[in-house]
Amino acid sequence: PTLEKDLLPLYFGWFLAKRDEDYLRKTSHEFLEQLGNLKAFKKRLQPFSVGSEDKHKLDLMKYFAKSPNILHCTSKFCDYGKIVGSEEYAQQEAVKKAYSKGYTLHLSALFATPRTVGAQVELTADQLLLWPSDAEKEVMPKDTLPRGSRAHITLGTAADVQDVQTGIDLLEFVKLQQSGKEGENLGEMSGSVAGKVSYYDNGMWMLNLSQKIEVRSIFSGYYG
Ligand code: 2AM
Repeated sequence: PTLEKDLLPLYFGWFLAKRDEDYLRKTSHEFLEQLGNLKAFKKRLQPFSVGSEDKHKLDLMKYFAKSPNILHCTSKFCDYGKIVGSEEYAQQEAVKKAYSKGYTLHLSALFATPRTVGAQVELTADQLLLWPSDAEKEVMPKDTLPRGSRAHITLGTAADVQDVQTGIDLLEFVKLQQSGKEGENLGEMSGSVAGKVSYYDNGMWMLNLSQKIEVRSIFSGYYG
């Protein structure tokens, strides 16, 4: 009999349960609304400015025109096997064992840049077993960043920006934090997005949640 290779997905990752996905979308809207209303943000619209629009007003919900169909945290992008190392990743015992299992993801921060809006995911030791060892090096080859520091959920992207940018933007924050830059504390948010707002120049905003958001997810592959 001929042995057939397993089909490789577009990507592996943790897919949010429907109710938690709905909750996170609402939270994301709340974040953008409160960010857009911050005095400090209104004063720093320049990095977000798009042509001839009003210099002092910006609808962030419209700005981040695109949002993924299924909210998820990508662990390994495979492009159906075209990406080097996909097969090896899929063959790992840890990956096979985790497939279709439930995981709780811990979100510690929300961030927005002129390109993307996303959530920072703090992977647990269990979840780190499913994290490729080269994920950070892949986009920041010159830096040594903590394993898992690229882990995120893309919540939205500006027109003409690809989803993959969200993790790159997150690593930009992590790099700055690692080099000792705390960001400028420019405000507070309340309600479901309670926390401190830090500004890192070039339109990079991060909300450190005073209480981590927990969302339920299933580890699986996306084949669409
Ligand atoms: P994301 O994980 O930042 O959202 C399908 O395109 C999914 O794979 C998206 O979720 C996308 O970004 C992710 N993705 C696309 N290209 C990628 C790449 N080169 N490396 C890692 N993830 C990628």
